[in-house]
Order: sequence, then structure tokens, then C-alpha cells
Amino acid sequence: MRKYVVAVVGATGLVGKEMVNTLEERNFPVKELKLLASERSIGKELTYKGKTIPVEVLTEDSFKGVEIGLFSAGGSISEKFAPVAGTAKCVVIDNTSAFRMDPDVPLVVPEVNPHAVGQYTKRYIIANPNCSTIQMVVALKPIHDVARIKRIVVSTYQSVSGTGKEAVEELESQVRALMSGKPVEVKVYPHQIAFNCLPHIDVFLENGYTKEEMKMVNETKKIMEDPSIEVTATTVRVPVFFAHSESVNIETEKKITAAEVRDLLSRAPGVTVMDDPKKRLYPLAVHAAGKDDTFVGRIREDESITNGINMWVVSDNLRKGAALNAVQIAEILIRDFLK
Ligand code: L14
Repeated sequence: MRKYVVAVVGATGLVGKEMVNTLEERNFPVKELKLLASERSIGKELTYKGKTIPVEVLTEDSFKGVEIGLFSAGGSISEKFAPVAGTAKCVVIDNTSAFRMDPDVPLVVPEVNPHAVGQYTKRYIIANPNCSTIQMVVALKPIHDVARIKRIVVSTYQSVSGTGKEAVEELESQVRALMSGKPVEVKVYPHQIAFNCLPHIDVFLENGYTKEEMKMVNETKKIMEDPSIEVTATTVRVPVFFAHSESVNIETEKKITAAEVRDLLSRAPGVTVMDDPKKRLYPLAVHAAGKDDTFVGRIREDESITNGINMWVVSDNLRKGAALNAVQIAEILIRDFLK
């Protein structure tokens, strides 16, 4: 079997480390693994399949001979280096929002639009969608295929790990401070996150929505390849370390019952239905953390409209929301294109 030279850009971040773990866990055919990061990470190393690999400084020359680049070092790094890698014929799978809405860049969730991977040839860049969008479309695509979704109203409950390790440390240290009567220090988020909910993720835009909310609106239409789906979102940061939860309300063209949705989703790829209220069974962030699937529960008909469904969707934002989805894209790439 052919093996590939793979680079992870932003290797020392939460997502970068998860990418390295995921490559190992899924036995991705790696010939050589390059770990790239900024100068700040020099001297660090990671283990991959029992071998220690030192982190190298990312430069314009880093991509010679590299066939696949998994990028998760922030939007400005991707804007600068993804095109450089692309020119060197390294296929970039980019986890930032930099290229997601570029019409020459496919935006892929393997359970939803795997065929779009083939469009990588235009820029040699494939975009990995936003974490909250990925888990939502994994749960909604099977429903859209049978009943056509007209409108989505989603509210998210997003964990701090999406922001990075500084945010994980901030939640931890704020909880410690509050439990020991010390003053709370606010650095990463605009307000205290411990024991609080912030209706503010990424920056505010002219229309009053946040950028995170508009990513869910625009990316959903692009991934589902249906601009007619109306989407409105409220994205909220909650004091949870790992995994995002979402309240998802949909209106469909054709009637679909809660039982039909449960049945459909129990057979859907990447989805586990956990839905038995009598047994207090529903998906929880603490259970989804560290797992690959998207978990769906609280499936019920929206009694305020004729064709409506409510559900609760939970997934690990560092796995399906980032590293796993990126590696699954790479798996399609080598299976169908870089043979
Ligand atoms: O990839 O949780 O568009 O703060 C950027 C913000 C991912 C989540 C993206 C967060 C998001 C992140």
C-alpha cells in the first residue's frame, strides 16, 4: 500500500495534537510525519507510533515533498501558507475559516458531501467546516434527503476547547479562583466564563450576528449543496471543557414523525441515537468527549408547527468537529484521488 508524506501545521495546539493522535489511531498510511509550528514551539516534540518527532518551524520551504498538509494554526497562518503549500502540490486540509466560502475550495463533511473532495484540484485546498456546523449537518443530512428541510433554528452550547488551550486553562483557573474566594482573571474571553454563559463566539458583524453564527448559516448551505435552506443561529459559549451541544429545530417540507427520525438516524453514518427519556437517556457533553460519533437525542415533534422536529445534538468538537473530520477527508483523498 502506498504511503504519504504528511505535515501537521499547528502541531502543538489542541487540534494539532488531536490530528496526530487521529492519524495514529486510524492507521493512516504515513510515510513521514512533519510537525510544523511557530518559533514559540521549538524544542517541543510529540510522539507518533512510539517515535518522538521534534517540532520544526513553519516556513515557505516546509512543503517540499509533502503530499498532505493538515492545517490548524489559525486563519492568518492558513491565508499565508496554504497557497504556498498548494503551489508545491501539497493538498491542504484547512481547519480554519479562511477558505471555507471560497467557491474554488470544497467544504467537506464525509457523511454529507464526500464527492466534493474531487474539487481540490483548483487550489489544492480543501476546507474543514466549523465544528458546530459539522455535527449539525451530520445529523440533518439524512432528514433533508427524505423530507427536505426548509428552515433550521439552532442554538449552540459550545465548549472552551474550541478556542484552544489558553481557554481551557482560563476556565480551570477561574473555577479555582472562585472556589477559593480569589479575584477572577479574564484574558481569553470578553467576560468571566466560569459559571456563566456568553452569547458571543468570534467577532460581531454589521447584522448583529457573530461570525460564528454566520458560519453556521453559510457553511450549512454550501455543505448540503442547497442554498434554499434557511438557517438562523445563536452560538453560546458555556463552561464545558470538551464537546459542543446544540438545540436544533427544523421545519420540513414533507411530514416526518419523531419515530421516523429516530429510525433514520439510527442507521445514519457517524450518528448514534441516544433517546430514551424514561431512562433519562440523552446525549451529554461529558459522554461525547473523546468519542468519534455525533450523538442525537430528545427527538420530538415541534407541536407549534405542522412539520417540525426538535432535537439535541452533541459531539466532540476536537474530534468530529476538527481532527477526525480532517483525517476522514484525507482518507477519501488517498482512496479516490492521490492513488
Ligand atoms: O473554526 O470555539 O471557525 O472559539 C473558530 C472559533 C472554531 C471554534 C472555526 C471557538 C471556529 C472556535
